[in-house]
Amino acid sequence: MRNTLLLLATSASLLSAGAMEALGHGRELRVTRQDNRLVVSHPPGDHPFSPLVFGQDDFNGEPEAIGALPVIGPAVLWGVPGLSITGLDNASSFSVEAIGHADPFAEPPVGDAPERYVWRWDAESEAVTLSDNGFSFVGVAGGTLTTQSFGAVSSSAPGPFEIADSLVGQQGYHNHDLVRFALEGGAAAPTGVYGVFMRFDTDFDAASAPVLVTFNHGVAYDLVAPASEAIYAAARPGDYNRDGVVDPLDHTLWIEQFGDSVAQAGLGADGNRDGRVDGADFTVWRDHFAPATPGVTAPEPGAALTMAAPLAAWALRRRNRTLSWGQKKTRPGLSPGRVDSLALQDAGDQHSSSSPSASMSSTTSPQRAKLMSSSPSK
Ligand SMILES: [Ca+2]
Ligand SMILES: [Ca+2]
Repeated sequence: MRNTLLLLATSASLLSAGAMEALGHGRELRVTRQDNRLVVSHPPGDHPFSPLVFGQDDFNGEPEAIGALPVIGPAVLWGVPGLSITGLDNASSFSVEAIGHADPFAEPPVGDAPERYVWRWDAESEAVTLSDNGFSFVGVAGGTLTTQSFGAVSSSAPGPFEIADSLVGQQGYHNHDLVRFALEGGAAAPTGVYGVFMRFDTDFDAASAPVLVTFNHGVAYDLVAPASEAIYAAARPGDYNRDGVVDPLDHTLWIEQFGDSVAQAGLGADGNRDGRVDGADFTVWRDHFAPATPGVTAPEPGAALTMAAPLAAWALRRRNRTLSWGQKKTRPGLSPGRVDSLALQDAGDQHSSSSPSASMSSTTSPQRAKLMSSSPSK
């Protein structure tokens, strides 16, 4: 158990330069505009997350602080991922919104409850559940501490949380200061990988598609990517290629992986999260298939089995093969290891002198280690 003891007693301490430094670096969320809609993407380069899943798979994702925050109370605070925003209107505001309902990509039916906000992957059981701990967005726009908290399971949506009333001075760099993320409960929160679906919005553009952002609280970092994918799979069953829609491409992936075992439940086309890709996972896909084109229907199970039949011998030959994250067939170039996030992100990483918390500075890992072990009286 990490023994971080950085105590944040007041909002002033959060905003002051001396009380804490911005430790967050690592992989960023890139936000730009395409056809008047916000688009969120990864930086160029290989990484172990699928397109709509964002997390930190190395020490650059360490929490910024564990302690007490004003309003929120005990919390684990992350300054990552940073935001890199380009191509938006400088006059526009910028908001983040938690997307909580069972299908984060669908508008919730009126009156449908409960809304679900915080997911948790447990390292011991590999189970994905709704967290018992709430979550908060923490902003310092205009020099004022602002927060928006939402329960782990809530029957009401909190709505967008404005983290900038203007993007003047907020674009074109790797920005950790717009929003931070807090898991409520602090050190007492159960270890695990926590995930929140969120989308970004301005008053000039349509909101982005929901993306899953995950946070590691005490789990080995090589588990964060598969855990994040498992959370996505639990929240969006049938979307095996993680592109936000359940469509024939996912069926194709199921065929390709038919007969395979997966290294961790929920990877790839293991829709029912039992560790194997088989007929039950077709059922998961079929039950969630929502054709965008009228008249396009899911194959009947018999048809699916017919389609799968030619693969049977092939699958049998590979019966003992186990898919690991690094062997994910849809991404043949994916390496099982991690990328060097420091090398990826430091180029162009800078802090705005106009930012209210610009005095927070980045640190190297030895500095981080020093701060993370610092005492409350520091
Ligand atoms: Ca899909
Ligand atoms: Ca399965």
